[in-house]
Amino acid sequence: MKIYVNQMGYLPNSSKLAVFALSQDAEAPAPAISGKASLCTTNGTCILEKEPVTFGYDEASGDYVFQMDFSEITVCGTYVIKWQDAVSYPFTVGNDLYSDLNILLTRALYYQRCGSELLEAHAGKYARPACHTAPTVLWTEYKKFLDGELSETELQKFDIRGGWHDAGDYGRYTTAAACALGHVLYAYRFFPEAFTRELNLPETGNGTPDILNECRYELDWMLQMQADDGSVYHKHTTQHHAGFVMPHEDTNQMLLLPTSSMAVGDFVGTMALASRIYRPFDADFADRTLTAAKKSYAWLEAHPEFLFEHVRECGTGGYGDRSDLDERMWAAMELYRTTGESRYLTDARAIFDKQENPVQYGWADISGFAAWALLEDELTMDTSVTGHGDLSSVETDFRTAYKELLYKDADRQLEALAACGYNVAMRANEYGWGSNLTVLNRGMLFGTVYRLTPKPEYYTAVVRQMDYLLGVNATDYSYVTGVGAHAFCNPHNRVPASDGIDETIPGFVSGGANGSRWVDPLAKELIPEGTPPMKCFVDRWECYSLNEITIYWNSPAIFCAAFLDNMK
Ligand code: 9MR
Ligand code: ZN
Repeated sequence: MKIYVNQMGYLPNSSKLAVFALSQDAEAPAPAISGKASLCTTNGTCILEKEPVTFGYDEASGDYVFQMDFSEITVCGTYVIKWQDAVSYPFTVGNDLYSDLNILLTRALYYQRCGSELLEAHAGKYARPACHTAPTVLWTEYKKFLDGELSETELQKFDIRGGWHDAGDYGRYTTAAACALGHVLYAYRFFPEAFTRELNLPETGNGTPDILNECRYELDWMLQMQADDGSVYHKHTTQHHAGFVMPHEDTNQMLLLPTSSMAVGDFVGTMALASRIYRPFDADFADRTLTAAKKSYAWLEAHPEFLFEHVRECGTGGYGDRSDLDERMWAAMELYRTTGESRYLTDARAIFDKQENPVQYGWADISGFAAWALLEDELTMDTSVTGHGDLSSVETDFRTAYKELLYKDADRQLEALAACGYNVAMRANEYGWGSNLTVLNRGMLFGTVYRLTPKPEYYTAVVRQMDYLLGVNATDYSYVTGVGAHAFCNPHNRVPASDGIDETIPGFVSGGANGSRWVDPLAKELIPEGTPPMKCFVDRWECYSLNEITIYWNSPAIFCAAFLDNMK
């Protein structure tokens, strides 16, 4: 038997769940186990005895599962749970857990910074030289150079630097960046009280909250991705991924890959949102981002067609898509919210009606961001936020329609949560590449609807998604480096894999279990065929399809942690 708990711990007043699991075949008879489990302090005093409740066979994990709710334990301290011959990892009940977690999650973004030196004063033993500062060229021209049609001196040179390395690789991708920024900027917008602590960044103390200082680093890079005509380059990478070397050792030619309409829509949404958020701290920057957003919106209006070219000769991340409707809707919605001009609202509403379920928060479909913009005042619980006076009937109708979808989706995900022995809102067929993004996106969805209608089930569902991430899952791992007694520690990330430092940079979220294990040779070798999807994971740095980290897997965790910290 295994006992799974949130290895970081639980907030004093939130719901608390432990899972007891026996690995067995679906058809095997129910195990004959009974008796009480005990919850004890780490010095051995048992303060709660309780009989776990049988859940039964759980499809996603292939486990026979029992559950124990121990929400009555509200006293701060460190505990373990015991049942039969099993003991859980120790965990804490404490008030600041999610606040402390958020510091690590956000500082992990700082460690992804490209283009500037990380000084010892801020990075400690993880200090490293600046990387990727050489001039960038256009892929279209570079290809001609490779084919001998242009000489080196004929290539246009661009000085583009900064931003966060996307993931375990050193690329920077516009739509991935927009996804991460959307999560984090809205986390700050909705839960500002969760972001008052300093992060020891180079900018700390400049009068701007550190979470915005960190995001500004990415925004400054993103602004450079706008082409003169208002279109936006899809990615800024080398032709192929670097080997497992430190970033300053990757001196391959930096390239700007062709513009895409998804990148343009995402750029507009991000910049228009940034304009609202940064205005109180830096009006010039707010003006600059708004001007940039409007310029790219004009490009979108002039180019209604979907535009994306997958450049096969370039082996870095594709971030392909089949539709740009969500990006266009978000762009329009943010510009409406920032400027109050009704034409943008009309555009957003027209696109909304063309989509089936625009309640997504991942890099391919960011439609749910439009709902955050639309409902911003209700979600911040601050009616002064929009400041557009009386709502037009167009906006009122739009709000009603969008809320209906949000509730419908949240309620559907609550059913998935109840149907899973680990109480995570995931179906057995949903463990794909980066499954932790799905887990956390559902957390954000539950947090969003809870702000609209504070039903306790929605709140608890956010807790459960984070519990899964931090240890209530069938792999026995906490999926955040440095957090919990058994945290994964070999991320597929070139920096920790090549920095020669034993202790992994803390605060990175793993992509997590991936039932499609065959995409990655070592995963295929190490994980036997037929392994239940929730268990398709190994903590090996080579396994890029299981154990990579990305900025947009950290960002939804920041949102969920801020929600829980703020609403505790
Ligand atoms: O996160 C992406 C995942 O959803 C896709 O299935 C996968 C394959 O296309 O690509 C992932 O994105 C990677 C990106 O292309 C490059 N940087 C690292 C990302 C995480 O693995
Ligand atoms: Zn770099």
